[in-house]
Amino acid sequence: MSEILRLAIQKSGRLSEDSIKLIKECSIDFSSSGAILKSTAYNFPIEILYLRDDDIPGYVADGVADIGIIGENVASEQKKNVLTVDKLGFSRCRLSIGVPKNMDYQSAKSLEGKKIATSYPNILSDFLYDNGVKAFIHEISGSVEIAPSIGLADAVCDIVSSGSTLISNGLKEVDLVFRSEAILISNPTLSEGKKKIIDELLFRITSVKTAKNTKYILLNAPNKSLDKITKLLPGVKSPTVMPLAEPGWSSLHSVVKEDQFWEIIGKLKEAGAEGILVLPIEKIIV
Ligand code: PRT
Ligand code: ZN
Repeated sequence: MSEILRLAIQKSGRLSEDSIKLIKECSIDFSSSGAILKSTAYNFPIEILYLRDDDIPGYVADGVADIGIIGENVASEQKKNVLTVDKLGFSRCRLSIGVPKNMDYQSAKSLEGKKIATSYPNILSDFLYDNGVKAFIHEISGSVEIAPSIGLADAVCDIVSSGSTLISNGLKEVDLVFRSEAILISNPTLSEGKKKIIDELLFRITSVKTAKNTKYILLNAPNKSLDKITKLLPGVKSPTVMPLAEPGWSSLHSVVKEDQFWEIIGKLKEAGAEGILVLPIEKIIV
């Protein structure tokens, strides 16, 4: 019987929607109705297990699941025997130190002898060790940000995204401890058959990720500007240039990186480009 790869994703929470979306964008179809705990893809040798995110590293390490999608923060905290296979670019957040807004915080040394509430005792302990600081770590599993206001701790080490939770609890973000995003982890001792399925999955994930960071661009330009414009838009190999019905003009098709987009658009217009169209790309195979 041919092998099937078991992928664990978060059942319901901040990682769930983007994890499902990524797998579906890889053209893998499966049922994700919310009530189910397990589903098998119709068109790819993969089975999806829906679990609590904190359980995923343990299940992957034990081989109950072969791979999993979790936040880097959870992987780093649990230090289970798993490999990080890829960074996935979503659920970005940071683990930061927060202190009451009127506290004078100069550096990590300001935490010496203080009591810090966190759900991430291992990551915090590494941070304190690296900074040569001795402090008391008070581990709590939720609502960390209220700890200072109820006298449970002097500071917190918690996940921050927009920062509004810290502010609404009278805290300020003073130090960065750890940056996180969703990652794909794997059991370190998989069969050759399962490794092949992971390779195929990674190939698809890379195509989807590259496409997300890239836009397809079409524009019209006078032929005399083509050299200049081609230099601005090198494309995957080189741009496609086609003559327009109007003599002396061409249509140019290429791709542009999302993060360079606005800078390049200005330069293209200066170089004489007109009628610029920018379209999303679904997948890029390089
Ligand atoms: O039920 P289960 O155990 O599966 O889920 P969970 O409640 O433990 O996790 P969940 O769904 O809250 O988060 C899953 C992962 O998402 C985390 O491990 C992080 O990797 C990532 N992530 C991204 C976040 C946030 N952003 C985030 N903002 N996890 C938590 N938060 C919380 C944070 O704890 C704090 O309470 O949001 C608040 C801060 O948000 P801001 O925007 O106010 O700064
Ligand atoms: Zn959790």
